[in-house]
Amino acid sequence: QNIGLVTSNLSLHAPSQIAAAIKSQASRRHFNVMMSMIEQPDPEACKSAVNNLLAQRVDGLIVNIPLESEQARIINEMSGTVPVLFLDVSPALNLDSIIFDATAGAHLAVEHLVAQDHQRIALLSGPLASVSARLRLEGWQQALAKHQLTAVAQLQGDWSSQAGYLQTLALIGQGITFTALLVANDQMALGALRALNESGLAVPGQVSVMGYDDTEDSACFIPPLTTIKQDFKLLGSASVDRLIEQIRSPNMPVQATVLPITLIERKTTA
Ligand code: IPT
Repeated sequence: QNIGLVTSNLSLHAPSQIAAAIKSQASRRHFNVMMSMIEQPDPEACKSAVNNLLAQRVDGLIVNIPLESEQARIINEMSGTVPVLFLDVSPALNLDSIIFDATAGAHLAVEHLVAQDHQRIALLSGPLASVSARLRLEGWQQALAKHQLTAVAQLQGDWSSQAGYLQTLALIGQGITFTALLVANDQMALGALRALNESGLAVPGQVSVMGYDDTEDSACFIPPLTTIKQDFKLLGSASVDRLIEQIRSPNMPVQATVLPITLIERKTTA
């Protein structure tokens, strides 16, 4: 039997590790995975990818594309009796989904920095067209507000290390002093570390950096990155297991699952 996976660009580390985890679990369960990748997040491209996979007679679909609730509902309708599981949607969406707790992740990151006495914190968010990027940003802002703090600067990148590098250089160029940088993913944090290094700012001596994802390479950054772990292996196995259940028992009630996150303390915060 076949699982269809519609995924965001696999040159990004998180979607690539999620796809690998889905593929491994599917193999263990003797399911085949057919994949369709979308280069830039775009609801129309997502719809045609879904239609392609449906035409190839997949038994169920996993959609790891950032989608607004309205778009997710359209895709769910299009799929008819083929079950669909969404991995990058709002927790308020009343459709089958498994997502990580973005609010808790963002709060944990802020609490860690505030506990280390940081007050001048800059934010580097993901692309605000992505639900998850917005949830992380809102979570940071709420958590800062709880401590009567506001961010000293707010920048936005497209999740790539290049964007992390360029945005951090721009931030440093603005001359705003900051003692900590909250970054919405590890890949942008990698670029941020390079920018700080080239600008002669010591991490964590002068600036602390907090990532998000805990993708596999983050432990090998210089210095090893402190980050919020989203357990992609767990997501992969939970989503394949859930989809197989949905395939086997078609009338299961809708279930929106939220997976926990954890803080991985390494060497970029102090
Ligand atoms: C999300 C990652 O956290 C981020 O780094 C980026 O790769 C993004 O995916 C790409 O869409 S994880 C997602 C399941 C919310």
